[in-house]
Amino acid sequence: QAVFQSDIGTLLEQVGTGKESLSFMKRRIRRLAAQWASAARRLDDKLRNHWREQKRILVHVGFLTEESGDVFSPKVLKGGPLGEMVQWADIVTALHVLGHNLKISVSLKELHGFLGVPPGRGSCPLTGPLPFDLIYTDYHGLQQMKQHMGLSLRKHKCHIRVIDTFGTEPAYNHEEYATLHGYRTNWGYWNLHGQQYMTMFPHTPDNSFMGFVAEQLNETERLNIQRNKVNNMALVYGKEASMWKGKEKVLAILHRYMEIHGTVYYETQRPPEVPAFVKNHGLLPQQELQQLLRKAKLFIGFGFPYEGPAPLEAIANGCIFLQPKFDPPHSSLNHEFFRGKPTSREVSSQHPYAEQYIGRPHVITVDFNNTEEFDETIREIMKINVEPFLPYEYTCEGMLERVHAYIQNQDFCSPEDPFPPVNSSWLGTSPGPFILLPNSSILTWASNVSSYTSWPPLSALRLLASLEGQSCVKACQSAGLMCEPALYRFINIKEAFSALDFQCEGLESEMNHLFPAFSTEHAECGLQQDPLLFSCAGSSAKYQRLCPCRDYRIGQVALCRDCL
Ligand code: U2F
Repeated sequence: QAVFQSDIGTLLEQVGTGKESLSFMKRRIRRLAAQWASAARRLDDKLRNHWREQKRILVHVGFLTEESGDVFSPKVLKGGPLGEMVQWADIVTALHVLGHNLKISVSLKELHGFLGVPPGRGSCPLTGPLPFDLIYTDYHGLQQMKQHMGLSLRKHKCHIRVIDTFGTEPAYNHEEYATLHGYRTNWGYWNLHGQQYMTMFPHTPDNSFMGFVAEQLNETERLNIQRNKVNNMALVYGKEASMWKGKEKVLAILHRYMEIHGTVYYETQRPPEVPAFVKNHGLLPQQELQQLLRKAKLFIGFGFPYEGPAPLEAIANGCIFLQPKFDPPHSSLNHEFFRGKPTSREVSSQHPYAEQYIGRPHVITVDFNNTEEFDETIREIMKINVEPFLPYEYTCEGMLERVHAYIQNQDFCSPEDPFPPVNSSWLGTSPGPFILLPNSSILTWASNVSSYTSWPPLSALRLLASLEGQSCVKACQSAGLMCEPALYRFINIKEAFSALDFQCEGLESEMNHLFPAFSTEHAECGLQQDPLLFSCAGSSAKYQRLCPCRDYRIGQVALCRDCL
């Protein structure tokens, strides 16, 4: 049985020393300890009757190992990426607070030790049973485990979770499919279950959303913030000088109305990209940045970094986040930063999560090239007042709840029947063209088959057809639902087509990441042959896709209403 623990002493010891990245993580863990502890108490109350199994968990942070080159640690104090460190600090804290038996490794030596591989025999396969129920790692760590566990990785891979900032779509993950259809990337094609990849934001339902946390304010802090906000103070999002390049025009307009602050790293003198009228504080420790965010009215992004934690921190501290819209959207097809990443996801602004899940008045997304619109937006911002806001899924309690739900329910090890048999009695009882409601035949059928337990439960399933050229991500979203890849196996049946009033002239089964789908031109119905390719992402003008949608909790999109 896992018991919540709020003391972080042993965790801090486990994180270790000797690298700036580890010190950054430890400072963060210490700073947020009280928030985690009170969140644990609230979740414990909420889950009162749940028995939680204590798991043996290994966390191997591959990108911090010397063997992977560890390019991040030396940049911690120089404006380099910190988002990954923020997330790993929060992951280990969540696992620790949930009361699991945790081991942390940031070197190959530690990895060997924990896995029981004898020293000096690094490339020998692990022969015995895996001493862990779960292994959280990243792409670098996965590669290291492949090299050092050899063949046995295949045997144990259902226990692995890959922390993957920007996400991996099924077409890129499937080795044979990726090779045949041009989806191979340097990150690999590991044939994992799509939901074994865990992302920083809920980018795609094909992956699990791991996330991180931002500080939550208490009532007194909220009041103080409102009292101390400086209406004409703007803080620029960008701790590296290169992020300010070419922004003279925007800065000049902004400067007409507001006092501009920055936290740009510099060595001896002001970087030339940062104009003299900007008050640059230099890179700040997280805590001091929070203080600055509490005073600023506006937090403004210039387009890079993409999808980082800082905008959530700003919004949580009562700032308005103003960011550029990307038209056309940035993706691996048209932008250097995303090129070679295992996803075709289209990034519609600097921070699509802020744009789509939070929105106005906290988040304003405009075309920065349209100077009139930009000018008008700044004037509008000067007039409005916003309250601090933090989505539940980014609070400590929200993250604990989600990670708890994954640990207790996600199972990629037990063999599941990818194609459950169909009771044809519901054939011809189609309830309507788009959505099968809970009391409709498909669900009666499915929930009667008691041997098919699933998580999310079948009661959450809503079957829907996408429009031509629309992905299942979008199709479900436009019905106020989320696409749920774990439920594809229940709708990958010919009966689902007739339930949606598609008349199949022909029926084929194929490896195609868009299937199950209906080809409008030939009235052909296509079933998915390989469950690893079930994918919410992806669209084609040729197909109307069949989509398994589900409901979700407000503020916790990763979980359906009955998922806890
Ligand atoms: C993202 O990485 P970044 O580290 O560039 O993301 P940011 O949003 O800028 O900030 C990360 C943290 O840095 C902290 C701040 C955030 O929690 O509190 N910080 C600080 O301590 N002092 C300062 O003066 C300014 C910020 C993303 F997270 C990565 O996954 C991507 O690789 C990267 C590139 O897109 O962007």
